[in-house]
Amino acid sequence: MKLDQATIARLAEYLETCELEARDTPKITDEYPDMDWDDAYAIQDSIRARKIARGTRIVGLKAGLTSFAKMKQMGVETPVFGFITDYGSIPDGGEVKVSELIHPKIEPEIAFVMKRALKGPGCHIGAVLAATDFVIPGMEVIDSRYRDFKFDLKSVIADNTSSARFVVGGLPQAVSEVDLRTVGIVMEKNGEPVAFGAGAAVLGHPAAAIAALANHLGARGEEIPAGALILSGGITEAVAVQAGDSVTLRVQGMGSVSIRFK
Ligand code: 0L1
Ligand code: MG
Repeated sequence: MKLDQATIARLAEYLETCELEARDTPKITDEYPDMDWDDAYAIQDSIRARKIARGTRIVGLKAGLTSFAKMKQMGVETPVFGFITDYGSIPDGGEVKVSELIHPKIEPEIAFVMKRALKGPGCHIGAVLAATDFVIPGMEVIDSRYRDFKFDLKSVIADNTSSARFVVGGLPQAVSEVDLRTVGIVMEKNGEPVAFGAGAAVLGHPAAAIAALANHLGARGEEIPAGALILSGGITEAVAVQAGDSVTLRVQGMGSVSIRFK
């Protein structure tokens, strides 16, 4: 690691304050160009610890930048991992207050709920499918704290991978009932289709994103706990939203889920 504990704690407080006050910032690697991957995840861990100390529940995990469309949109080549919170959870059909966010975008995802813990290394799609309770349509509202979404991978990891809000809903399905590679999705904004895709856009199979998360955690001596809700990553590019917008995701054979922006 290149950063000392005091710097990690200070950057965590700074980035979390940007989140809570909906204030943007230049990316932190401008000031700390030598920070490494461990520093980036240590800052994210420190943000997580601050939230837990304040009584926030961590309700799940997320993989991000898992599709080529997202990687191209953001100019990066590797997935990233983060956590999702109780206050980020929006009920199906519920409302997001845009005034609490900086420049939200929304992306269509497949969410996994695990019935058993999963630990890497060596985790693969088969192990993920065997450990999954059900999959369910979901959308993630991302809101990078970095000005104009301009960041590099280390900065975005430290910023809990732009996590802001999420919604799951529709019809939960056993993984034996759906081919997650060919399952089709349409995301509509204000009734107009704005994004289309299929599950295979996520690393060839959305379960591969969960396996990558388990392997990432395994390398840190951690695991995906039983019961975890996990967002496997945007199937398409993220779409910008503003107050007054309403977004619906339809997933083939899995119903639909909606969210509104106020
Ligand atoms: O969930 C995601 O794919 C977002 C990862 C962070 C990058 C971004 O803000 O788009
Ligand atoms: Mg996402």
